Amino acid sequence: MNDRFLRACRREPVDRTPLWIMRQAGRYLPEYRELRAKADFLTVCRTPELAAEVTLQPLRRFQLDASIMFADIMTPLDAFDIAMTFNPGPKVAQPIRTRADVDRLHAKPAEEAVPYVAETLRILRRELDGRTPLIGFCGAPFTIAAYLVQGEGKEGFNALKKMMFEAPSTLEALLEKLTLAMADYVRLQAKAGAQAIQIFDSWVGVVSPEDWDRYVLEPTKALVTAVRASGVPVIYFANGATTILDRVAAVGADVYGIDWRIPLDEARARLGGAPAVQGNLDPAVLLGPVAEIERRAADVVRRGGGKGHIFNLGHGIFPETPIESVEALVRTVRGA
Ligand code: 1CP
Repeated sequence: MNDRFLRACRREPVDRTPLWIMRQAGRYLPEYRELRAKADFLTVCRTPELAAEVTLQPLRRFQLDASIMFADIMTPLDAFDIAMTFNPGPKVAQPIRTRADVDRLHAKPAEEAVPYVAETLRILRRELDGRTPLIGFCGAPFTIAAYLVQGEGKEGFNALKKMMFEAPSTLEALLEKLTLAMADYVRLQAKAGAQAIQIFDSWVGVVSPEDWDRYVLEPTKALVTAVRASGVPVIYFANGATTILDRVAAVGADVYGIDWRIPLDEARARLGGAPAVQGNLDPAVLLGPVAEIERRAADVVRRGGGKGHIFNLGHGIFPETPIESVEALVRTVRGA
C-alpha cells in the first residue's frame, strides 16, 4: 500500500516526498480529450464509471502518490438545483444577487442530490486497491459564493465585491448556507471512501485582510472542522493568499496548499512552522525546457524540507502542458 501521501499529511516520516498534481485528470491528457469528444463534461461527472475512468487516466501514465476524484467544485450545487453550463468553466444561468435569491436556496441532502459522487468514490477505492490514497474535494464557501454571485469566473469578481460592501448580511447568509451544504457533501465523500479532502479556495486572493476576517475565516474554519470530524485529513488551498498566510493558518487545516508566489520554506515559517504544506511549483514552468523543470522542481523539494511536504504545483496544470514535461517532473521529484 502506498501511504506516503497520508503519512505526509500527518507529518510522519516518509521515504521520499509524495507527489500529485492539481487537475491531474483533464485536458492536457489526449485520452481525456478523446473521452470528452464522446461525452460532455457534466455527463462525465455524473456517470460514475466515466468519472472513475478519467480519475485513473493520469495514474496509468505517471507514478503519482495520490488520486483525486473527478468532479468539479460546482458539482455539489446540484443540491440547490442551480442551473449551470460549462464552457469550459462554470456559468450560472441565474446569478445570486439579492437577499430573496439567497432565501430561496434550500439544500437537499448530498446523499440524495449527488449519489453519483459517492458511487464514483466506491468504484475508485475498489479499483485503486491501495495503489494510491484517494482524495475527495470541495470548493471553499467563499470561492463557491464567488461563482454564484458573479455567475462565472471573472478577474476581480466585482459583482461579489459589490454585494460584500452593499449587502454584507446577504453575503453572510449565502456563505452560511454554502458552508452547511459543503460540510454535508464532504461527510458523504468520507463515508464513501475519500481518504483526505482538499478544500479549494481558488479565488480567495481577491479579499483584503479585513474582509478575510469577516467573510472567510469562520465559514472556512467550520468546514475544516466538519472534515476533521469525519476522520480524514484536510488540505486547505488558499490561492493568492500568500500575503495573509498568518490569517490563513487560523482555519486549523492539517495541510496548507501553497501557490508559487512565495518560497515554500518561507510559507512554512509564516504558517507558524507546525502544519504540513503542499506545493508549490509554478505550473507555467512545465511549459519550459526540461532542464529548467528539473532545476525548479528540485528547488521546491529542497525548500519543502522532506517531512510534512507534499509536492504539487502552485495551481492547476495548464491544458497546453506537454506530457514530456510531466514525465520530467515526476522523474525529478521521485529521484530528488
Ligand atoms: O472541458 C472540459 O473538459 C472541462 C474542463 C474542466 C475539468 C477537467 C472543468 C471545468 N473542471 C474540471 C475538473 C476539475 N475541476 C477537477 C478534477 C480534475 C483533477 O484535479 O484531476 C477539479 C479538482 C476541479 C476543481 C475546480 N473547478 C476548481 C478548483 C481548482 C483550481 O484550479 O483552482 C475551480 C476554480 C473550478 C472551476 C472550473 N471548472 C472548470 C474550469 C475550466 C474551471 C476554472 C476556470 C473558470 O472558472 O472559468
